[in-house]
Amino acid sequence: MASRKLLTLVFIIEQDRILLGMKKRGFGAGWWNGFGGKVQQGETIEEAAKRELREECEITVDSLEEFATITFEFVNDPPLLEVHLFKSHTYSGVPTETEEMRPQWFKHQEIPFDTMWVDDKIWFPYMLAGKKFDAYFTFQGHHTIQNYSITERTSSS
Ligand code: 8OG
Repeated sequence: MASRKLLTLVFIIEQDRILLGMKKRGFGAGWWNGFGGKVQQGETIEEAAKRELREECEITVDSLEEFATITFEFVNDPPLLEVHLFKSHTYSGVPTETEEMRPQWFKHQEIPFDTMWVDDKIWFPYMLAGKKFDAYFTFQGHHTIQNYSITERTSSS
């Protein structure tokens, strides 16, 4: 079986706006995204999600709701990335620019999809509608989606 890398992605979502960060370096640099990164040895996925949020924009959350997983396959470029998505409506602290991210609020209707990973415009509507889902995207390079699937979670799953 192909090896997988576990990653986290956190969104602070208020009624009419969402907090994104401009990624200043590394994978996905130059694109707006939620806050997250690799799960380290000895921490749970949720602990990693909280740590990355704190490190990347200096805010903390008491609890996070896991609402989706997205697996990314890059053709001829393993490993698979298994990204666990979390959200919170509340947080403590002031979103602050760090070496990695420049945070900014966006109205739900003004999300800058042209400056984001191309898959985001496909699954953000699920997230903003409060749906839970599991998705799989196969990428050819970093800009082209070869195919994908999204399965909404039923209330019993
Ligand atoms: O540690 P690092 O900065 O490499 O983590 C990458 C982050 O980017 C992590 O939070 C997962 C996230 N990410 C991907 N692919 C995609 C994608 O297609 N869309 C979005 N929104 N985030 C992604 O790795």
